Amino acid sequence: MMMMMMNGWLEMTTKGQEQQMPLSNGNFELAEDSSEPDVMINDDSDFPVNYTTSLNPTGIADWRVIQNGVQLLTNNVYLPAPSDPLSLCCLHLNMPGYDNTSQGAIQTILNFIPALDVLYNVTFDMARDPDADFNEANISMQHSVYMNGQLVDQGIHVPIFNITDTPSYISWSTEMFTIVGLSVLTTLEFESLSINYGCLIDNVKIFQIS
Ligand SMILES: [Ca+2]
Repeated sequence: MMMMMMNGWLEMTTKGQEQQMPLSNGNFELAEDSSEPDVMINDDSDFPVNYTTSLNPTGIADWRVIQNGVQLLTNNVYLPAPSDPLSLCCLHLNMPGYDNTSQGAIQTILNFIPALDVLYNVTFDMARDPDADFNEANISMQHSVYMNGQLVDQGIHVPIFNITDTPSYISWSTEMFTIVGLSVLTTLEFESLSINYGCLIDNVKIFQIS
């Protein structure tokens, strides 16, 4: 009887709660100036700062650029997502003009092992780059999740935007997808599916669902 009560109490205290798990540099604030390696980006850096696959493993801390190039944009010019008004940088998943194809992709390895059969929500802020021509169709991005190197989850995200968007007024929205832990090394990947200008992304977070 006492054990049943204890179990019931435990369920009540954990049910519906989410625990934020570590995800390093999900806000893309830790980055080196690609033109001056070992110099961290600060207010007097020239933006955008471009990163290509050749700059790995340095550049954007804890992330690897795994396809073409990406850009860090300053939130002095590009309105930050409402979830972090003090953000200095957000990431553009494309690098316009780079080697005829600008579709970038980034990857990070989670620095914890998602437990077997436990659910985790990954959330991030996303927007359409307001510099994109409104005629440019199909601006979107894709997330992929790899566990022990095997693709286990993939999804496409299409940003909500307003035709009046400008760099100083961006329609940010928050996206989410859920993964199931397999008790192995887990990698998150975000890839642009757009030709020239693509999606902005910031504030990547992961939560364990109790
Ligand atoms: Ca940021």
